[in-house]
Amino acid sequence: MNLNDIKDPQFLKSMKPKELEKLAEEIRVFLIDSITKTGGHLSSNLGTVELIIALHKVFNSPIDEMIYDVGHQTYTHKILTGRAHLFDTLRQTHGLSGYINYQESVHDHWESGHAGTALSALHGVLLAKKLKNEAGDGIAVIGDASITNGMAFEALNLIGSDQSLKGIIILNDNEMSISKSVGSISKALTKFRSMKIFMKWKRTWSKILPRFMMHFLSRVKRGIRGFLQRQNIFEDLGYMYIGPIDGHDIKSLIYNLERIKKVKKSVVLHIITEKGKGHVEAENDKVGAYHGVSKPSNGVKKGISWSEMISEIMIKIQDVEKTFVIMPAMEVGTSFSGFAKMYKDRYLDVGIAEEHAATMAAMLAHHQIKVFLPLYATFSQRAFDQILNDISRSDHHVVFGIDRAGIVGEDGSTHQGLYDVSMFNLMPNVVISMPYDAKEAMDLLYYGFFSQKHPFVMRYPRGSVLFDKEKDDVTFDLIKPTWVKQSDGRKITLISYGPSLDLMHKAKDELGIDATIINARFIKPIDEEMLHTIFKQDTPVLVYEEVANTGSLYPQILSFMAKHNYHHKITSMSITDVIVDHGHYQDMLKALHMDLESVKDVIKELIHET
Ligand SMILES: Cc1ncc(C[n+]2csc(CCOP(=O)(O)OP(=O)(O)O)c2C)c(N)n1
Repeated sequence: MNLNDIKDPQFLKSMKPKELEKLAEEIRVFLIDSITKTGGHLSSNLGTVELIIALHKVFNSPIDEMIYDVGHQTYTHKILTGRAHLFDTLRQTHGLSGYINYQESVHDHWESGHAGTALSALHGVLLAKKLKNEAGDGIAVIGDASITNGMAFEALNLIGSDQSLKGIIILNDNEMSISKSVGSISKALTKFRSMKIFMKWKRTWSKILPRFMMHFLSRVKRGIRGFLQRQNIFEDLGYMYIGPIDGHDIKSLIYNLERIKKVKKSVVLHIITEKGKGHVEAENDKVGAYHGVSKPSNGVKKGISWSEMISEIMIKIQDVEKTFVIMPAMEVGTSFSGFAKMYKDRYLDVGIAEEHAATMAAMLAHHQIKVFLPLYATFSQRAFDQILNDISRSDHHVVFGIDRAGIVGEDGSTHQGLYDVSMFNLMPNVVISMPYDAKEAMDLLYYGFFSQKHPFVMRYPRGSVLFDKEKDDVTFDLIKPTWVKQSDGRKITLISYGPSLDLMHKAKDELGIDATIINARFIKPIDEEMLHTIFKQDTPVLVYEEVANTGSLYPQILSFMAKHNYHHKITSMSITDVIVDHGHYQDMLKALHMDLESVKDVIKELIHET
């Protein structure tokens, strides 16, 4: 069938299992073809094709509300709800979002992007339906890694205890987070999964063996499973547990979902799926390289990613003194696989557990262990309280690597790294920095570990940096926590930090103006001596920051001016109180009036006004 013709999931109701299996194949081919062109979450989506077909066959969206944890595995849901024709715009400016998106469809019930929220959202749906006396089921799909998150357990605890609610939880178990799932919950699930081998075996042999033999073997299976599952955590928490079943067997999925529809209490349906199913490399991927794939690039790649470079520097720092790295589930994204292999006893992947990671880091620091905590800027928000109370308040020397700082592009509004500066800025004791280039990153990290005693944040963006792993040396120079002048001029002062400084240089060159450019590599504390020097000159000032304005560097400079009675013309370019959508980085900058042309316009205005 032509997937572009699908308007809504109603057409599934009349389809036979064989037809649905064919549809699954067509969707898989479509997904592989389109994701390899546009980029996107490949493996997770190939793993949920049959599940989502079965969900829409058995349940009636939008009356029945389907909630997907993170929302990165929902491409089949998008196709079945009439969005196949938009897939060539996936994750692009004004194009289809890579996650659940309220604006896109009435079938999109829960926007998240961050892991572990689905079961709390499910609890909300169930209560809302009860309060409003509304019809329909609430169904949450959550992966085996996300269910280990603290939030998910808070919700499991509560939904299971309320007998007046019926929540349907689909545990999508593929033994993988982005990389391998970690921890004892994952091990406990392995006990349940022991039936997986049987399922594969069953699929093959059911075609050959006579029925009575298969029937007999099924009974043996149930006996073994009963033995293995005598202690079932879900049943202990008040749920009916069904599974594990083969999450690629549409017939079995439909049969079990129909059963669940009739049940009166909350249910956990445990399905076993294969991440990347149908794509050989993705199926065999054990490190997470195919979790998300990038759009093929036709340009010449300059340098390496900031993440890769930071991990190289961290390897080098081990020659000075051994540190301990706590990794909340982002080993591939932060490029720490090499470090993990080299320093097994100095590295711990804690899974999707940012809160746990932060508090644990505090205690390691309390024991004088030099600890490095890499967090995507957006996920650092999850640990706000732990960072504030356990690290900042008690002034523990934890070094944070804040990755994906700034506009992230294709992942969109839930993943923007725009709030970390505001968050860390309000925390006493915390020092915040951002390097301009590779050398500054080396010196700042070295400074953070060996000259600082306070919590230290070094943020870095998603893009690439000029650094050649083979040729460039990692060397450390002792620096002071000061700002640096990159150029000295008389007409205007441009203050920024990180790679955004390149924009300041470009604007200066293209306008041919005599500008002072300040690299405020320490966002907190500010360099008061340098600020006095700046304000002693009678020039206008522009502060450019690729972060949310509230709590950024700019208001700190305004406070400084008020305190010292400076009355200069000053303006800020930053992100003011808006949600930044998905799309190409340059398009986003333009839409926010923060691109090169906008910088030049603001500079021209400032110069003319004075
Ligand atoms: C709070 C938070 N931390 C980290 C991530 C990054 N992340 C996105 S998907 C994912 C793995 C999810 O694994 P699982 O729940 O098993 O689902 P699967 O992709 O295997 O279907 C991670 C770590 C996130 N989205 N949110």
